[in-house]
Amino acid sequence: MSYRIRTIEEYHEAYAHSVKEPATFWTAVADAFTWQRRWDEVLQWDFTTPDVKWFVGGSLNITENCLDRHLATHGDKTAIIWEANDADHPSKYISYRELHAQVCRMANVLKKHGVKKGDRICLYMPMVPELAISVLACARIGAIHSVVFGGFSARSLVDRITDAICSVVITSDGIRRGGKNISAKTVVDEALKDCPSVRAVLVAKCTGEEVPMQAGRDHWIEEELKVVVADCPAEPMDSEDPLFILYTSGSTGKPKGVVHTCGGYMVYAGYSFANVFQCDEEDVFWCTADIGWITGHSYIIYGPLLNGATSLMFAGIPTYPDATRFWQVIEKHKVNQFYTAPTAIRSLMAAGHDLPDRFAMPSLKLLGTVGEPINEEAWHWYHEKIGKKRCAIVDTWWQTETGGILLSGLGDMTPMKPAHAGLPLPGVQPILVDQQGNEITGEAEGYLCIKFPWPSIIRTTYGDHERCRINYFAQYPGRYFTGDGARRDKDGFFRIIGRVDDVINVSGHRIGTAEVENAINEDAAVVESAVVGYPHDIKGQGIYAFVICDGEHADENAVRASVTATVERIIGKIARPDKIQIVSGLPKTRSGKIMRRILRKIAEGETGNLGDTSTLLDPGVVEEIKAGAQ
Ligand code: 7RM
Repeated sequence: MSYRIRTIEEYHEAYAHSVKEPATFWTAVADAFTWQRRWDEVLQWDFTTPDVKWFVGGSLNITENCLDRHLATHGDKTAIIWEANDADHPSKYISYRELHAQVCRMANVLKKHGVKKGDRICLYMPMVPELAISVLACARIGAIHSVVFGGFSARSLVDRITDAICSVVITSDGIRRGGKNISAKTVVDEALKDCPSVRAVLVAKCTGEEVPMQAGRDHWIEEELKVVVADCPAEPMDSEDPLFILYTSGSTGKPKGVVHTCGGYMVYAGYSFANVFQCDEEDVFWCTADIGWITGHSYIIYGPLLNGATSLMFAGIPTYPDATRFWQVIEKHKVNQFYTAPTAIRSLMAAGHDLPDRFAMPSLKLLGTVGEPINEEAWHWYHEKIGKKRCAIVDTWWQTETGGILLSGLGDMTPMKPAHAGLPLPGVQPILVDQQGNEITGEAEGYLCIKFPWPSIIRTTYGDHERCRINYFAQYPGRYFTGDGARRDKDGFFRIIGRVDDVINVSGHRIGTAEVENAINEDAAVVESAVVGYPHDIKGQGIYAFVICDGEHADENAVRASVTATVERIIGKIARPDKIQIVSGLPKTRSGKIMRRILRKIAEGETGNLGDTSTLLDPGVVEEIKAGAQ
């Protein structure tokens, strides 16, 4: 790719160019892609409304860039290697030509069911090739995909389907992950009782279990694929037409649908993949994320395929059947770049420091991390035991809203500093601000903002633009606010401290405290609750819930079990509290606001100084909570 940076000097040059002349810089990058119509203007932006448009007037289809474009030269190259959950299950190798044909077929199935450009399609599936194919099939015909992680509950699915008014759901019979089966179709059936917008359900056969099929609504994908052709023209999309919606948690109760658009997302996913991971022609790239999260969208599907790379997709988990599964897969498929989350590294480290010694993994060239800060101990273990001190580590910082990696090292070019995300990618202008929004320069700690748009910046939150403005652009006028605190050292390297809002990061997954509280409060035994994060050795952060229950429910263990089940039912297992403390009251100010600062300190194990508690309505409650802390 002509936009690939090869030396640190080239990086500095590209960076300077991107700041001085963003339009000519991004023109050169975008010219490496296939457009059906060239853009008239590179960028229009205003961070007040906000209103950001990239490659204005351009027309393209991202699947032409992911698939068609590679056929002449790379048709037989493997696009996707699929590794099953169970090691004895055969792997699949899908070439670019096969993937193109399957995407076209699936696109025709969608068309057959009346799906048109702009329609929203919900995907609730395991990590099978059909998921990647369905994502691309939507993009092929201009339908907007909304992938919902398979671990979410029926209720969460209802919220997401309803918010986006989806007309079709693509799912599977079941989901096999680790030693467990989740009946995806049953969850969908449950959800669809409350989703009148859905008129068709397309079901992939994955586990082979029996599932009820509702006549007229439910269809087996296998059968549908037999009656369509493998040819489907790519729908011309305006640069600013939405490509997908992906829901993510924020500081308010309801998850928001982050919207990414075709042109800018394509350019940045392609550009960032090539430069951060530095894959060579024959390399195998493995990102262990689930496609239900942004990392899977950008670095399992779009980024690698835009670059004609080979992307490994894994249906299992790191610890099944045992904690060497990742290393087995790396050896089996000769993985060259491996990209995972610190929580996975910590849990594998805890399973046995020396377990990876049995695997030489000579193919590995580069290691990556994403999703949460990596502690130095885990960084060194990753570097020594997995990379055998030969491989560079890139610590990539970004968000659902940023669409692609913004802060990171580039391959092995950038000097490594354990636990630092490193430098901004070309085109990215991060700044630190103080509480008042004043920019602070040099070595400093502050709130991380970005002062200039990059092509894959969030465009809106689906159906509610005002929410997008308030969430990201109102706090510090004229700037995109990330919600993270960060430190910058004398060399300009960034170290992310963590969220400064009411979002907690559990095993690299974003969970809003208000979302968990709302779920807990639905429990019949609960009067009120407050949720905070606390440091957790493996997960990074754990969920600590303080719960007031009504007088009739005296059995604390029963309340805990019930609260856990309620959260699972309403959100899903990923939001289950790690600790539940029953309390008689919560520390509130006279105006009725819960002082989370105090609860956070207690959850962290702080027993001494809790700061100023003089504004509390009832300071006595703090002593009680402290005494009962877990
Ligand atoms: C890609 C992703 C975003 C939040 C973000 C941070 C945290 C992500 C890093 C990180 C420290 C990193 N999207 N985060 N990457 N913190 N170092 N390398 O995770 O939308 O799900 O989460 O995750 O707090 O704001 S996300």
